[in-house]
Amino acid sequence: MIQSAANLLKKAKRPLALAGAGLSAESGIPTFRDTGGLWKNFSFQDLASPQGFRKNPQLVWEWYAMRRDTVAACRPNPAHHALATLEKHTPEFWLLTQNVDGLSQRVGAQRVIELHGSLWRFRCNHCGQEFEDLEVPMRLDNTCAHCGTKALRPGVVWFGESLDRHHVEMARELVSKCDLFFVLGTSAQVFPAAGFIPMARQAGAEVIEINPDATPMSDHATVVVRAPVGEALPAILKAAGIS
Ligand code: BV8
Repeated sequence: MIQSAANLLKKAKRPLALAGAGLSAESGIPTFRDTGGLWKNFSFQDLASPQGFRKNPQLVWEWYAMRRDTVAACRPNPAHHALATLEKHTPEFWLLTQNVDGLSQRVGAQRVIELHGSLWRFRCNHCGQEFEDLEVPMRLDNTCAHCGTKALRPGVVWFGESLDRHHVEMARELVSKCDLFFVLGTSAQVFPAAGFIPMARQAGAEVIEINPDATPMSDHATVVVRAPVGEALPAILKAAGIS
């Protein structure tokens, strides 16, 4: 399967990747739906929704502070490095990520669309100001420096919230033009991100799924690599002569 994937990559002119929490699993960051995953110990309605934030902003803020501090102590893994190498090698390559950990950017990736926002950004519910914040440990005070109200929230997209319109438009444009679509470490259950997989197939792209487990979108894959992405993706680039 590694060689089949490498053969597709060698032919590809416009490769694209969609990543999920599995991309960062080998960095020690918990996924959401695996055993021991975040949604196994916390309810996403309470912690990753506007309703949950309204009900208990302190709990949600502390949960994001814990996640940011966890990420700060983790290091990018070989899959993040492989994606950054692919970006340097192929000017058309972009990464669509559902992850909010910023690990891809930590290894120099620049053509990254953070579909679900970032742990490293805040947005003010009162004045709408959005800004980067890299403080670790994350401060527990949610006072907005711009308008002075205690209305800051994590700069992520919660369930029931729309994704950034420009991100979705750009992602749709890239998906409709790609000729190879990597699906890396996602359970393919969250939309509209998961919907990009059949969309890529319908646009005529080959789809390579790298995931130890099957997903509801596995049938759309032309090549399935049942392995950890931190091992498989570097091996595919090596077999394709990309370094
Ligand atoms: C929206 C917040 C419009 C940040 C997250 C159809 C169309 C549009 C919307 C919907 C729709 N149907 C339903 C909806 C509503 C909802 C949705 O999709 N619900 C699902 C649960 C059915 N979608 C939304 O609400 C979206 N908003 O569309 O706006 C709208 C407005 C109002 C009403 C309706 C629609 C917003 C979605 C964003 C939600 N925010 N996170 C944060 O705190 O992180 S989603 C959350 O799940 C994370 O962002 C995460 O990235 C994402 C997806 O999970 P995965 O990344 O796939 O992680 P998971 O643990 O599930 O899977 C890990 C995988 O990795 C596994 O398969 C595992 O086998 C694999 N793996 C493990 N180790 C490895 C590995 N793979 C490779 N290597 C390894 N080593």
